[in-house]
Amino acid sequence: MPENESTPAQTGLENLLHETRAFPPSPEFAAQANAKPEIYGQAADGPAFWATQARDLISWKKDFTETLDWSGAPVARWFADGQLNAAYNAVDRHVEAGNGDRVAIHFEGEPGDTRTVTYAELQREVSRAANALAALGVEKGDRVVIYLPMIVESVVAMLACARLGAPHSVVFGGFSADALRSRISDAGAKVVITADGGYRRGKPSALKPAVDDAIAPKDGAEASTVEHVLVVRRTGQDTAWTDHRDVWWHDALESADVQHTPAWVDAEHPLFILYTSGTTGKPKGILHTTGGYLTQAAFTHKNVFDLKPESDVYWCTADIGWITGHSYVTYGPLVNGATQVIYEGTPDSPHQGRWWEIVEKYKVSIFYTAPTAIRACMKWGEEIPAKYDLSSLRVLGSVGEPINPEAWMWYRRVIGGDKAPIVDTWWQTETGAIMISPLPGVTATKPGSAQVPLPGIAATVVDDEAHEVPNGGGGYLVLSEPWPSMLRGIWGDLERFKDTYWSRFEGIYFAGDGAKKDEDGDVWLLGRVDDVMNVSGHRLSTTEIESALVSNPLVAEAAVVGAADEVSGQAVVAFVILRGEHAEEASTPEGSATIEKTLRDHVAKEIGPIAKPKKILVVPELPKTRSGKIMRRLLRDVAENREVGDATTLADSSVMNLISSGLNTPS
Ligand code: 6R9
Repeated sequence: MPENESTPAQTGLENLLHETRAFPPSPEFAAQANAKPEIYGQAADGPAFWATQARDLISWKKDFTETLDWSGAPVARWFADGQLNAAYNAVDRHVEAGNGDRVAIHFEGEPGDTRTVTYAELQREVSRAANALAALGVEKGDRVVIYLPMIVESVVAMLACARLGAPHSVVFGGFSADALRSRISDAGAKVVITADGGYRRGKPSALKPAVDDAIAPKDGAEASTVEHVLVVRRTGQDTAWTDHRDVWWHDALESADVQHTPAWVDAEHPLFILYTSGTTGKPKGILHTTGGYLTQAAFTHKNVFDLKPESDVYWCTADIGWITGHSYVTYGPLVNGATQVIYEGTPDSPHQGRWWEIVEKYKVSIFYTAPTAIRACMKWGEEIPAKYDLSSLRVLGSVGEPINPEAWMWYRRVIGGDKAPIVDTWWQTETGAIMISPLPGVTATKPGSAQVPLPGIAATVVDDEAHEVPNGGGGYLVLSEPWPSMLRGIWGDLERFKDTYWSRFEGIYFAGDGAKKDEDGDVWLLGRVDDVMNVSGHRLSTTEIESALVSNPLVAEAAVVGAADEVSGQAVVAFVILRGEHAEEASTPEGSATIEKTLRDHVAKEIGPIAKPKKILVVPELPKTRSGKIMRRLLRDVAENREVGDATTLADSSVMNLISSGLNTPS
């Protein structure tokens, strides 16, 4: 990896690669585990392994004859002449198998309201919702945007779309109206499903106004493609209404039939588009199709979490607005017939023990969350989880960013009672499902490492010349063989797809993560090597935040970096040069505080509160190379209060002195 691209995560992890602690599975766990050591050998026969999984785990309306067609690489076709329906697999077939009374979802609202939904009830509600969408004109192939809080209806909405063969595009409820507008327009959505609001930190928080804004006529923008807005009543707050366009979810469902025949689609029919940050300002619409995606979501959910659908209670804390919510709240668990918990709110509402209270209440046995949440719980203190009975937990998962060994050890000891195996799962929106992870009954786990590619997955670490590095070496994480749940492209932009993932190395997928192999050959993830930040497990693009800052009239130029942060992993730190006429305003502490607040609010409005810079530093200049590239590495040194590193390649080497000495006092 080039020296100037080393990330903060890397600096922190460098000395941890000599981790010697290992936790082999207990004999009892190994004996009952779904995955046995032989599975790695079985996967050695390539795509045929996936054909077996596809037939074992998924119900096909029409069986497939060809497993993988890679002739159109890098766009793969898996199980292409097979036909199926994702919602049928997630719901109906469990009812048909006599498990209609099994609980699919234990819902826990933030204010404490609860709802239990069985598979039979889910089938009725999804069918009704599918009929309601069809009545609004949604047909196979039409796109539907979903902008909802974490409630039962979110899962129902996704499955109703899948039932019709209408690809959904879920937009995280924390995104702004502008972010929503660009996603709706890129997807060309016909219908938006939203709610009046959701509960967040003890208060109702409105959602519908952002939808109204996002589809309202705007100068310079084409008219919205949206014909109807379907609105779930969650909070009961006052909601502006556009007759003929807006429809209440409960009205539409009440009059809809409880029977609906799923649309059988080809395996390669688009299931969803999910937008994620790339290295440029424009989010990428990652496209996933049906058969391969469902196969790998179900396979990984069953084996990585060791799911026993009859006895486990599973809880993944991710929001459906992210890929983790797609694969490990909606599709993986339901396709496997699991019973799961869905919780609407934040971990500390109304108190810092809320999550553990929920684990105790529902006897959660498999728990999947992000390192940032674990670090927040560590900060709150172990006496909080100690108040609850967590003895039901038997598998713990981590996802979203590298988990520091201290956090891993704390998770194991305090939450897992020193016995539950931890699976650190590496994957991406693009990969669709988990790719690198221990298997809980097989792998001796190591704090801080995602360790080994799953059976059937060809992941490795290569150097600049695409040569696999030896044990002990570092470089880039790549995937050298196609996998069933791989993205099938970027919506409407095949060139960008090829360019982003397939141009760095010939014929292999470039993930954008730095990685190392330790002496045992286990993989350690070191963070992004591009301009993508990871804040609390959420991907944010530096360019996107920079563009948002520069769109404010106060700002002439901006550079954004991710600085190491104890809780969120990385925090957004922005360096801004003010426009001449505003430079004076920043010369007093009050003036610079006002500017900082204005700009933070501006970013929240443009992108969403998660993108708000933690710190904004007003500077007179930015450090640039002769070719004009901002040297973010130097800014990271400033942001992390380190001595500034080698600045010799700067076009003007005095700039760093100017920045360090003149912070907040522009000339
Ligand atoms: C699933 C998800 C993907 C990026 C990925 C990497 C980071 C995810 C990780 C991890 C280290 C893990 N990442 N899991 N890094 N260890 N277990 O998070 O998807 O939002 O697309 O982010 O997240 O940098 O490239 P997505």
